Amino acid sequence: MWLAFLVAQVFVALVAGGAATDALLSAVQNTDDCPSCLALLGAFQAIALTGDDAFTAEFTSLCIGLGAADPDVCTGLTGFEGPILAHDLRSINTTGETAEKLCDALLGMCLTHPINPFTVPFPKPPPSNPKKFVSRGRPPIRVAHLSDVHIDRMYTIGSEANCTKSICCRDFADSPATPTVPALPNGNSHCDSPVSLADSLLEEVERLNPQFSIFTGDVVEGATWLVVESEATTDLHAFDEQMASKLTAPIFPSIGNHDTAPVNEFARTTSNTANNSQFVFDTQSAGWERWIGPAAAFQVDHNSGSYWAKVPGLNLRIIAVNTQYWYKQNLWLYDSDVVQPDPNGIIAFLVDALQGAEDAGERAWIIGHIPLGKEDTMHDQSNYYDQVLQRYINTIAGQFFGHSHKDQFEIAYSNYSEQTAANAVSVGLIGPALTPTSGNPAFKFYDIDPDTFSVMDSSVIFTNISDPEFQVRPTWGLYYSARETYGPLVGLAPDEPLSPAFWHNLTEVFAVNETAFQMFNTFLSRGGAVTACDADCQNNTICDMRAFRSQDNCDIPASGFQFRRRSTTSHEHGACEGSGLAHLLSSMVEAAK
Ligand SMILES: *[C@@H]1O[C@H](CO)[C@@H](O)[C@H](O)[C@H]1NC(C)=O
Ligand SMILES: *[C@@H]1O[C@H](CO)[C@@H](O)[C@H](O)[C@H]1NC(C)=O
Ligand SMILES: *[C@@H]1O[C@H](CO)[C@@H](O)[C@H](O)[C@H]1NC(C)=O
Ligand SMILES: *[C@@H]1O[C@H](CO)[C@@H](O)[C@H](O)[C@H]1NC(C)=O
Ligand SMILES: *[C@@H]1O[C@H](CO)[C@@H](O)[C@H](O)[C@H]1NC(C)=O
Ligand SMILES: *[C@@H]1O[C@H](CO)[C@@H](O)[C@H](O)[C@H]1NC(C)=O
Ligand SMILES: *[C@@H]1O[C@H](CO)[C@@H](O)[C@H](O)[C@H]1NC(C)=O
Ligand SMILES: CC(=O)N[C@H]1CO[C@H](CO)[C@@H](O)[C@@H]1O
Repeated sequence: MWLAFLVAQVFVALVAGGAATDALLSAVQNTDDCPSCLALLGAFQAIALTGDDAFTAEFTSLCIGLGAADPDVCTGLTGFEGPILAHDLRSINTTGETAEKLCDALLGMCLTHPINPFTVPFPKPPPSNPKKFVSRGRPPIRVAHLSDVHIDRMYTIGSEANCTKSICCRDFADSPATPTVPALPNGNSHCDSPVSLADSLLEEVERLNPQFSIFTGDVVEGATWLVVESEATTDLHAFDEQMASKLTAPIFPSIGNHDTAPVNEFARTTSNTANNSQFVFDTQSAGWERWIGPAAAFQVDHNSGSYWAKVPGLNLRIIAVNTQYWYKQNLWLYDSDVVQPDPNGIIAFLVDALQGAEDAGERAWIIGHIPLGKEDTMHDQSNYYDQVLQRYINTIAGQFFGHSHKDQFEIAYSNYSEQTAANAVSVGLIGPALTPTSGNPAFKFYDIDPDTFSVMDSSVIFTNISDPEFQVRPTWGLYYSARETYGPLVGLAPDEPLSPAFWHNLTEVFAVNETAFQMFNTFLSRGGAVTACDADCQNNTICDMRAFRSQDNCDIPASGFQFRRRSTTSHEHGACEGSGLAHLLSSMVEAAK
């Protein structure tokens, strides 16, 4: 209590406290459930109505006054994202459904909304006699899956590697003159990837000679309070050129939530404001054309970053979707009380691309950044995506994502009330990150049947940042093969693929075999940042493996103030969640207690 009093004094000293300011501080202190969170939005709305500058100033002083983050982080992030939140608050009823969703996004409160019913329109009914894709037992093709490289082009050898920000290893304005832990050449677990580490990754991928690669997003580093449009553009362009210079086979990339400025923010076409991420789509349309071709490059530019392209020489269509329009931390999704089932038409684009594949007798893979089953994907859009998945299940041979930085999978069922091997219809494979911030740097390598495009094996290749040689020259090696390690646990037959039923049966093993589950738990971070997972956590983690639809995961906060708990009760805490305005507000509410 005296701490709150002290904090209030600091705060009053910082801002010349008017009535709105006092009301705001008291609303922050009182926030611990859905109604009080809505009241907080009301207090913020009163300030937003007086203008962006006032809103940003109040939010920033509160952030600094409560010690929610370093002052430069408070100032930078609020300067970028504050005006978007203010715009939202001026546009909505602060006790309506959009406000409740905003409370869920910002503070994990008011989550339990029923799905807004929406039937995704399909151009044709499912074919009565669907094409059969049959394996001829030919040798597999090899595909590399890279994700979350987060390259820090300002990484500075010798700078402070142990700082109080989300990433270290650069010369920030408030860095100490003499570092306590100097940054070494090839990376540190408190820092995003130096360019040399990304070079090393790409050289290893090239050495393994894949037929093609996929990249599931997040190029830009995590000093989000400093990332402006020019830096994001430079970073995206530089990685496109880096991949082009190192890889001879084509790469099919997708856009991540960090690949814009401000972080997470992709405006809807209905937002009626000049701010959008068109610069990202322009940059990547030009940067990716060499691999995806001119027609797909045109789509990137005109379909908010999504595209489809045939893999040369294969009967496989890659469909890349911009998942950020379904992402709770995209604050542009809260600027209207009118329910918009398909922001920027990404779901319609996906349907179109899948219908095209079905008509052409092609198989399809869907790639994107954010997997659909986690707590950070909007329940509505995840539900609508699931309708698309069920409709085109005969065409879709694989789904690949990143974002969590962990080596994971999520299973989709034809009936989520009956989660059985027979009902498992698809699986989303999630690629581990290059950035060392959440474990050892890694990527996946798949063996793919060239007739069915099913995954025959999934191997994780990693480099060990704790190995002293790592700082001289990272060496990469096989961490594990899913077929070798998990196959015997479920009795996988030699020529069977790693099917959705296989992954389901593996979850059954994880539920009863503690040793096997703990092995998975270690694999999540490639043995680099292992967190203990007790029986509750194990139960939630298995539940989440069985939820490709986010309404079915087990990350629903019971009630009230949950974000501290959320990060320890399962593994579904988004790796990038901590980098935006929501993180500041959570820390403010926590500090004010
Ligand atoms: C705001 O939403 C609440 C709850 O849905 C509703 O009762 C109220 O009438 C709305 N206010 C306005 C001004 O639309
Ligand atoms: C990093 O800094 C924290 C405090 O800021 C300290 O507790 C910790 O020991 C430091 N770690 C190293 C490796 O110096
Ligand atoms: C889904 O499973 C539930 C529980 O077993 C069952 O009651 C329901 O009929 C099933 N739905 C369909 C469409 O099969
Ligand atoms: C999964 O388990 C079921 C029930 O034990 C079994 O019938 C099925 O063959 C298994 N499928 C795979 C791919 O392991
Ligand atoms: C449990 O998993 C471990 C580790 O994979 C394996 O060695 C062991 O045989 C499994 N136990 C059973 C009963 O299947
Ligand atoms: C990484 O290297 C360290 C130090 O040599 C070692 O203790 C650790 O077991 C290694 N981790 C893995 C996953 O190989
Ligand atoms: C998780 O816990 C619930 C409730 O106690 C139980 O019904 C369920 O079977 C458990 N799931 C697993 C996979 O252990
Ligand atoms: C609502 C919002 O974020 N508006 C910003 C759009 O971009 C311009 C130029 O960068 C800013 O000045 C606005 O504040």
